[in-house]
Amino acid sequence: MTETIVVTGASGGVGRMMRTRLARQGRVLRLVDVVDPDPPAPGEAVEVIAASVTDERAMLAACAGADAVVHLGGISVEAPWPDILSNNVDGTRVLLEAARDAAVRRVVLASSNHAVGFHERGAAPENGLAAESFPRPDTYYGVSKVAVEALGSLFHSRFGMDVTCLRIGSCFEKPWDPRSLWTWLSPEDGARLFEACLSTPTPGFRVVWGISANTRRWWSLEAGHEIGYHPRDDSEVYAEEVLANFDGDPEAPEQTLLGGKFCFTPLGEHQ
Ligand code: 15L
Repeated sequence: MTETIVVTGASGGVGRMMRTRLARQGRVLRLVDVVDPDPPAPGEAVEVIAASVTDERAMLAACAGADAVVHLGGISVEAPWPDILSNNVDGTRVLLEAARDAAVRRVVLASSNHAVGFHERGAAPENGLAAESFPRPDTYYGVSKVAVEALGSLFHSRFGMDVTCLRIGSCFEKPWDPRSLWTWLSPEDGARLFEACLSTPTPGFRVVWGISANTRRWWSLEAGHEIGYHPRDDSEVYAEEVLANFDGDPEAPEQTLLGGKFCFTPLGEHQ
């Protein structure tokens, strides 16, 4: 039997890295984005929906007959409030409504570490900061991710949808500064994480960190383990190179606050 997974934001940074890694035999990826996706790799089964997540009709069409939704769409940095509100908050509501109408049982929502950006490394408990720590957003972008999580919780409680919110750290090919040595999510672990979200039996509503097994991490991997996420990569292999090339103060707040530089970016300004 073929399964269909909707991936919003499929042409964005995380979307492009995950898309190829989530391709499987017997799986169709329905790619949603306003930007054209890369052409499919050999053997990759894709359908393309060129639309914004704020487009109700298009999201209904995207969710029709789908088994799950991976929602990566929206703005991924600080931006003016009206843009954040429309794309991230309303876009997520529109998508969840469409998923409910289409009876899609499982949704994975890309939240962000910036929902909790004002937590401090030095104040974290010894066994790591819990994935569901209370919101401490660092930007309007971070506020929108808190709202994304709240919408996910609402749709779980009201309609019984399985919703997993991922507080993603820094999902890039490699870490680049002291902070990213603890926030890094390798692309391969990212794929393991999304796969765990898609395959764990009846997750209910959950909040999970999106990080690798970094030696320097101070966020607890427990919630991830509970859904079968077992990261294999560790940023430590890059630590020497990263620290040798870093000319700032590794103990400055931009490096020790969870949200890093986002904690100081002017609110509502394009980053
Ligand atoms: C995010 O949420 C952003 O989307 C991404 O661009 C990075 O800045 C990342 O967080 C991070 O904190 O490194």
